[in-house]
Amino acid sequence: MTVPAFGGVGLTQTINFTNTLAYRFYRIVLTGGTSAVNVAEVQLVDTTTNPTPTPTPTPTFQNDPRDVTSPNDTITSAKLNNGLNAVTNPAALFDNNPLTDATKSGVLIPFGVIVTPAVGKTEVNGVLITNSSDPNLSRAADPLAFQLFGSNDGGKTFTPLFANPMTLAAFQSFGQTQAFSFVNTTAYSTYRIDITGNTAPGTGELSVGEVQLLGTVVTTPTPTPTPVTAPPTGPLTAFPGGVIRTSGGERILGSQSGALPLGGVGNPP
Ligand SMILES: [Ca+2]
Repeated sequence: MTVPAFGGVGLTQTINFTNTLAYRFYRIVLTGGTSAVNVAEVQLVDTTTNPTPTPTPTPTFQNDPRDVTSPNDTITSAKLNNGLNAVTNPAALFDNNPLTDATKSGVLIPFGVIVTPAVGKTEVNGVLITNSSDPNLSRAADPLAFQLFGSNDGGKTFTPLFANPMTLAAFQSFGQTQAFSFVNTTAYSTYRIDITGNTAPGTGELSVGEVQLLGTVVTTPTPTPTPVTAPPTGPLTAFPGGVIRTSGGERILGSQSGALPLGGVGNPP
């Protein structure tokens, strides 16, 4: 490329060209007239902007399905019917121990337990219910039906995950588990399970050994990476070159090895 004639001393000219290839080393050859060439400064300028890195997509779900509840969850008795006859030991419903029961007397009032899984937001589409493992307990204390609700506002409002309560088959013995599945594609952070027991007069108790909510854990989306700041433009101070004299005049040379050529600036012979 031809450098336009300089109109004075200490002047800088900008010469642009299009290049889309990245290089690690550069070599520049400056050709002068028949006399020596003196060049005070060369700057290699990158005028492109760095593209925004594309984040690697993260799978929405991992290691699923699973029981999304655990003893580390936040578990409370739902304040159904103004909180009357709250569930006793509601945490026993999700302690992974079928020998501990959540119970409630006065089963005409719905049995409700609220759980916020510690794993975060989950998409639940299955429930396992285990009745009490107490061999002396009457089958009249077994659960008969349940309804599952989800909440994403900390339990202020709940949405049923399926239209009508699901009915359990009659338990034949203690410590038995029944499984239920349903279609649900909505993720919730909090769940409430309402369990109905025997409403016959005189039964007076509902005991449930364990509830497991089966589903998938929604992973936290990977934040969009901050774009890398474009490198500053200006003198290429690390340019490993120098000026040497050749039969054709003085040349500015880069170095493939990074070493200054003998005889160049900063590396006298
Ligand atoms: Ca239990």
